[in-house]
Amino acid sequence: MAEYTAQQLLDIVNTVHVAEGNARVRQITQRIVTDLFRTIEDLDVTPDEFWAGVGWLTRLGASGQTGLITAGLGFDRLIDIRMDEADERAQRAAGTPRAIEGPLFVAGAPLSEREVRLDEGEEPPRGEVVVMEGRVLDTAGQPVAGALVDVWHANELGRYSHFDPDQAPYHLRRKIRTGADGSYRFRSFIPPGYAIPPGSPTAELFDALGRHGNRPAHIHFLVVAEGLRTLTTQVNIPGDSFLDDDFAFATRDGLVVTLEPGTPAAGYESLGISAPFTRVRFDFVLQKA
Ligand code: MBD
Ligand code: FE
Repeated sequence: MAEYTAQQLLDIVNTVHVAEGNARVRQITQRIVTDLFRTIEDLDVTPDEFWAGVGWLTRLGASGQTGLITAGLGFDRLIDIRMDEADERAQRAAGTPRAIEGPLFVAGAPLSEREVRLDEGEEPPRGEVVVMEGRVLDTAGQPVAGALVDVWHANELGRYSHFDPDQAPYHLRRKIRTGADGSYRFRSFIPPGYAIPPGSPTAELFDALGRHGNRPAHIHFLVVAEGLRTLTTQVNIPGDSFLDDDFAFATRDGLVVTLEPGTPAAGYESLGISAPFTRVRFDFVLQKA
C-alpha cells in the first residue's frame, strides 16, 4: 500500500498513465487539478465544503446550466477578449464587435429570404413593435449576398423557447438569408431582460456570492457567410438599467442600438405593419476568414 503526502499524490495523479491518451487534455487537466489541490490546501476547505461543492456540480450538470455558469463567471467574455487580442496582434481589420453566444442558441431555425416576422402569427404583439434592418457587409464595406443571419431573443417573460416548456419550438428564433444587396430585416417586439431561473443551481451560487443574475434586454445574432469569419454578437436595447451591470459581462460599446420610434409604416406592409412603429438600423460587418 502506498502512503502519500499531498504533494506526492498530486504528482502521481498528474503523471500516471498507461496509454498515450491526449497530451493536450492531460496538460490542461494537470493544471486544473493542481490549482484545485492548492485551493483546498490554501483555503483549508473542509470535507463538508468539498462534498457540498461536488453535489452542486452534479445538480449543475443535471440542470443543463453549465453554460450559464461559465457566462456568469466571466469565462465566455474572456474567450471573446482573447479573440479580440488575437485580431489586434494579427492587425486584422475589426468587424462588428463580437458578443458571447450564451447557452440558449438552438441551431436549425426556420429559414426565410431577406425578411421575416419572428413573432409570426401573433396578435396582438407581445410588446413594442420593432423592425430591425440593415445589411451584412465585409470589412471593405461591400455587401454580402446570401449571408445567413440567425436571430433569437427572449419572450415577454424573459424566457427562451426550447428552454421553456410553454413555448413552441423555434418561437422567436429565425434564420434570414440576405438579399443581393446584403440586406435583411425582421419584425418582432422589444424583449425584456433575462434573469437566471430562481432556485436553480446557478441561482444557488449567485445567491451565495451576493450577486444578481440579470441581463439587460438584448437580441442575439449568429451571422455566417462563405469566405468570411462567423460573427456571434448581440445588440442591446438602450435605457436598460442592467446595461452596465450585466451578470454575463456581455454588453459592449457599439452594440447598443438606437431606437427610432414613430417610423412611418409605408414600405413595411409585408411585415404586417400598418401603423408607426419603432425601427432599428444595424449593419453587421464580418471579418475576413
Ligand atoms: C442569456 O439570455 C444570455 O444571453 C446569456 C449570455 C446568458 C444567459 C442568458
Ligand atoms: Fe440571451
